Amino acid sequence: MQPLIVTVAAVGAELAPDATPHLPYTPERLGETAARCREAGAAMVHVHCRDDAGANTSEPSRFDEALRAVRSRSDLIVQFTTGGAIGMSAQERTAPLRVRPDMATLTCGTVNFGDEVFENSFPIMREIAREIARHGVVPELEIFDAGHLDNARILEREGLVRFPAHLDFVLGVPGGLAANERNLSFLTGGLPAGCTWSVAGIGRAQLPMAMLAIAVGGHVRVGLEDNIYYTKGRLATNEELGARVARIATEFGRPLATPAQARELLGLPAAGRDA
Ligand code: KMH
Ligand code: ZN
Repeated sequence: MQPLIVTVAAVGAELAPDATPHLPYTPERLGETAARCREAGAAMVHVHCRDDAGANTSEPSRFDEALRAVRSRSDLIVQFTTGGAIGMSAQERTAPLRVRPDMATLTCGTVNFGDEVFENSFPIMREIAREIARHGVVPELEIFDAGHLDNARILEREGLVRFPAHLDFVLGVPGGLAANERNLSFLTGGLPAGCTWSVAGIGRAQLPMAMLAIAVGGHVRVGLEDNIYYTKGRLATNEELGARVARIATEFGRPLATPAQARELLGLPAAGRDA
């Protein structure tokens, strides 16, 4: 099995800033959290930005600050969101790409998201895929629902996505594909040859989905974007969530990927652009 890539989705967009005191939504706090997550065993950080009051922003200068804050304290792979927050335009969602992170997400279809709709029509996906490619950034394909992998194949036929790719199965969003073993094996069974994948279970599905991925050779995403609890009723920090999956993997005999090893597995250049 490949060494395990642990990604920490530290902030997200849909949580209220006061949902937990542990949400590191300023660049300074994100940089500190990233360094602690790296120590805990993470190889990548997934980044959303907020303003000082905790409101979502797509301001490139804020993403630049976040990128620098992470890079000055760690060698983590930096992945920007292009999902942004529900309701943002494709233009807003892609604006941070000019800062040129290592990776960026590309959500492969529309999905109900609680009472809202996370809109990713083909025109939106095409625009985001083109912007990712134009900035020389490597995509991570986000799969929230059963047909999203088929949408990714359509984008590949159109020349907007290349396989093999790295995919992240985000399972358990209310309105998307449920987080269970059957759905995970359905998705992994349909992957084009050579793809790598991770799973992000939402809420209390985070730990069991991570454990499944550890056992079968996938990679994992944890963090407060997807789950704010360590155990029922006890709020978590990002580094605690990272450290727990790192311990489980180590106990299981699955080594953790360093950022350098993860870069190799994901086909990224050997070091960050500013390194
Ligand atoms: N904010 C969510 C609706 C991503 O980062 O690429 C979607 C999201 C996905 O967070
Ligand atoms: Zn996200």
